[in-house]
Amino acid sequence: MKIGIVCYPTFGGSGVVATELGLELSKRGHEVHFITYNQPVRLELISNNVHYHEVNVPEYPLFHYQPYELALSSKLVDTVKLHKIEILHVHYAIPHAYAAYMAKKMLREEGIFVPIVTTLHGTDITLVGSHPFYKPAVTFSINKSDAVTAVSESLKNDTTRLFNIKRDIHVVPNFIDLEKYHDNFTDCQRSMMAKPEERIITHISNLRPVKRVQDVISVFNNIQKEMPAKLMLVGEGPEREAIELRCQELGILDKVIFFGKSNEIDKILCYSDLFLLPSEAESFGLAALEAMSSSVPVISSNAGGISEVNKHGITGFLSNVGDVDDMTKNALYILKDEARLNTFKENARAEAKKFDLHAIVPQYEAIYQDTLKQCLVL
Ligand code: GMT
Repeated sequence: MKIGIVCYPTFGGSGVVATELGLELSKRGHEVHFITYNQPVRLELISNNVHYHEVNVPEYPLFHYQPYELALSSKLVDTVKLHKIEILHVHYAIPHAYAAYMAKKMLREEGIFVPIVTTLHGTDITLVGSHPFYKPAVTFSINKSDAVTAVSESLKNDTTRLFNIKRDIHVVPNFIDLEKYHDNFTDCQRSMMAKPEERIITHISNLRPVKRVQDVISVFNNIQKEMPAKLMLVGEGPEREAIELRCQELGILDKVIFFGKSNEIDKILCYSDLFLLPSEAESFGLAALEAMSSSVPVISSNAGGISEVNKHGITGFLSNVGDVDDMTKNALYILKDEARLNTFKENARAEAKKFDLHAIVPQYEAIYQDTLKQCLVL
């Protein structure tokens, strides 16, 4: 199949999922075309089967806001025509599903038909999409997609609760390449990061308020009062300065390593003993799954779809959003006992295996095939 993938190229989870999906589809023999405004961060390999088409939005003094959707729709029209793309898979509804619908309509005028699969990722539905400013356009573009998927049951429920949706939503969970996140990674040089007696706690996100990184700091601060520990913070975002300030106030700056944006998540997780994800909202929690794949137990909130990934008392623990004391208690329970920590590590890896990409990617292929078949009938 010739598949066009539209996504955000940044470090956000939806872009990562879209990129990994495209790469795996290309390995399975499909021709994949990424269409976005920058080369996706995890797209290191452009090959015969993987292509990247950049969307350019030239600046013009009249525009206060650059018309990205318009430029994207036009690029989709050109790319579909030039490369004979059979299906468009857009990740994150805003504005991708809307732009794809416009492209589909323009192509129709020329007698070309291309169906659209929209994957909902989280904030496109919860924090952003349901805002009255966007809601009518998001509702419209979901209803006009030829197939819709959500990354968790929780997100599917949120979508049907918040929007007037007139079509089925398939749940296709996020996935992981288990080979990449291997627990006996040969480059794992833990000694560079911490002393042997120190536990390593990790948090990875784009440091936005929704991630509640201040809770990460509070939980870590409590942990390090009880046992030697280091915190590894990976990612960049608007909370970064406030977090550094807080660490300074607490006198723990020397125990916190800021990695910034990193392409070496697998190596960093390889050092880690525990992962913290106290988010306010989280449709799935890909970062938790990546941690679990590296045999790292997870202390998280119970927001959204996290419970579909992190199993309470097995792969880690879940607490109410903001319940830092409960998170601390659970973290110490796991970290204080070597044998218990090892059991949680083994359980985390075992649970992650349920999300192996070889089991999940065929679900997308089946959706593409069904959608193409249904559309041919119409
Ligand atoms: O919140 C992020 O980290 C970015 C955001 C995105 O769409 O790029 O992530 C959402 O999609 C991820 C991939 O499906 C999910 O794992 C995250 O849970 C989800 N984030 C939220 O719902 C807040």
